[in-house]
Amino acid sequence: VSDTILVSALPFPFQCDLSHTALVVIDMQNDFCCKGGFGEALGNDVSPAEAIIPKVQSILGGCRAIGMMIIHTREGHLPDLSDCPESKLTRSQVNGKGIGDEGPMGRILIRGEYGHEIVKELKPLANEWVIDKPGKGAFYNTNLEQLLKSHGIESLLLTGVTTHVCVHTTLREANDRGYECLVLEDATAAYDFADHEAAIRMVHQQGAIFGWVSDCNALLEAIQ
Ligand code: C5J
Repeated sequence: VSDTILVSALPFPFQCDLSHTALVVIDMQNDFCCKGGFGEALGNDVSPAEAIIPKVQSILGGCRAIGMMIIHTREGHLPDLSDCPESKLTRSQVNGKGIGDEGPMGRILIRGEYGHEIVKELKPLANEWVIDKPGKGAFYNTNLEQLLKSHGIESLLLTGVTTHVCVHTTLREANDRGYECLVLEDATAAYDFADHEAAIRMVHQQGAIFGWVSDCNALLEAIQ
């Protein structure tokens, strides 16, 4: 039985076999989506990230309903910061507070703190995977590639934040490894809309150089 679907997308329809496809929800953490976290510490208005929560929720619901493999990622570091490069630590100090410092949601970007947790609306279910990553890309220093290989995954549906940083880095890492990637543009966000728009355009230009772009309605229509 083939579970092949065709999703209306740019630069041309995206085809995937649902039994070899995973949904990846990138860094929908309090630190990036809520006031008082890492995103805000860097000087951003985090409301665009918060605004996509209902969209990601609808995609999670649709993918859960058909039993798709679901992977959540979280960017963050060990409490002793031993997995945080000195360069990242130094450059996180934009307004006097950076990674590891106390903030309103606990130590900024540190595993185990409230800020590091995934927002309550998108809480992973017990049968879903959570990848803790120290970098922007979800493949760097994680077991994601091994996990995807062991589940026969060939295609990825990408959602989350931020479009031009962690979504793009993960997309590029995945593309180089041979995964076919679809980015859902209304279930991803950057703090600055111009960054989001540019990042989205970069995905599908030059004949899908990194992958395809579609939206939540088109995906839900294709999988229902
Ligand atoms: C950033 C991310 N923007 N999750 N992280 O530092 O995109």
